[in-house]
Amino acid sequence: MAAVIDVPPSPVRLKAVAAPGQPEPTPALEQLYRGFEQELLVPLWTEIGDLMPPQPRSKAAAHLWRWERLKQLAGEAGRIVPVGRGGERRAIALANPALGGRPFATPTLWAAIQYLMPGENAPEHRHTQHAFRFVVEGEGVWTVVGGDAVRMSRGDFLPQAGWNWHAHHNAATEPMAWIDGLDIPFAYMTESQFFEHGRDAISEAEQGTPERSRSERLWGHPGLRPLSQPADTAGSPLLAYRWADTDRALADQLALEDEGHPGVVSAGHAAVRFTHPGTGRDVMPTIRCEMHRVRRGGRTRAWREVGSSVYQVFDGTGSVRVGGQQWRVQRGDLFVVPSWVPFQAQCDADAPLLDLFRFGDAPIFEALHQHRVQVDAE
Ligand code: 1HN
Repeated sequence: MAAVIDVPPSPVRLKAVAAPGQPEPTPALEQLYRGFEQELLVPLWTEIGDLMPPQPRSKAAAHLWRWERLKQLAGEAGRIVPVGRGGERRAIALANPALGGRPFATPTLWAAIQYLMPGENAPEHRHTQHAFRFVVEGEGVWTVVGGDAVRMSRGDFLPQAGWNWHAHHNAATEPMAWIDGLDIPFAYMTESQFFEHGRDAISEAEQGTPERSRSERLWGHPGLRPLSQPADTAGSPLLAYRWADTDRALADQLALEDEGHPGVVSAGHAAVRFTHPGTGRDVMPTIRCEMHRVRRGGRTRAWREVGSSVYQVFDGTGSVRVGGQQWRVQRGDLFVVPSWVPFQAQCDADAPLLDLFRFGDAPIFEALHQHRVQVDAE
C-alpha cells in the first residue's frame, strides 16, 4: 500500500480575475497560480491595491461603547470574578468589531474598563508594555508604582511607563472603575513583550493612602526639574497629572480667547497634551494623551491623522463624527477613531462644555517620520 503523505493545504489562494493590470484568466494562468500556491509564492500584481493604498485604509472600525453598559457589566464581574494571580486584573477590554474578536481597540491600542471592589488588591507585576489609567469618576483606589502609592481620583491621568512594578488597592468602601490604555496590540504585533510577576501582596507601608505620591513631590512642580533625578527617562516620572491642573489649563485657554488673546487651538476648542516633565515630549514612547475642551455650542475643526486614537468623554454632552458615523455622547462613553479617518466633535448648545480625554499612537509614527495630519479649514 502506498504511504499517505499529509501535505498541509497551502494558505496561499490566488484567483485569476479580469481587472486592470491583471493578465487574462486562461488555463495557463490558472496553472501558473496553482504552482505559486504550491510553492508559497504571491505575485505583487494580485496584491498591490491592498498593500499600497494611496492613503491609509484602516482595518479597524469606528465604534462606540456606552459607559453605563460597561460599568454595569464590570460591576457584575466584580461580584462574580475574583482578582488575583493568573488573570492579574479585573480588566475588560474593548474589542474592535473589525479586528477579529481580539481585545484590540485599534491595531496598536488596548483600552479596558478595570474594576476593583472595596478592600481588594490587584497583585504586583511588570511588563514592557506602556500603560496609563484615566479616572472618569470615583475615587478610593491607589496604584502602587515601584512602592510609591498614588491616589486615583476623578479626572486624574496616571501614566505607567513600561517595566515598572505596579499593583493597585482599593482602600475605600465603594467599588471603583477606571480605564486602562496600553500599547498591547503594538507589542503583540512587533513580538517585543516581556512580563514578570512581582509580590502577591505589597507591604502594609505601601498600602498607605497618601494625598500626594513621592513622584508628585519630586516632579509635580511646573517648570521645576529635581536635579537629583535623571531627566530623559523613556516614560514620564510624574505618576499623576491632577484634574485641578488640567481643568485650570483648559479654562485659562478659553478665558484668554474671551479676552481676545491667543490660547485655543481653534475657535472654541482648548486642548492640552500630557507631557514628560523632564523632556517636554509625550508621556510615553508609544502613547500620546491629551484633554480637549469644546465650549458651549462650539466645535472642533475636522481633522484626520496617521495612527489611531481612543476617546473617552470626561464631561458634558455633544456629538462626535468619525468618518461617516455620528454619535451623541455623554460622560464615560468611549469611541475609536481609526487611522486617517476624519474626526470632529461638537458641544451641545445646552451643555456648559464637552471634555474629551484622548489617547493615540502618534509618537510611534512621529519617531518613524511617518506621521501626517490634515486639518480642514474652519
Ligand atoms: C495591566 O497590568 C493592567 O496594571 C491593566 O492595571 C490592564 C491588560 C493586559 C495586561 C496587563 C494594570 C492590563 C494589564
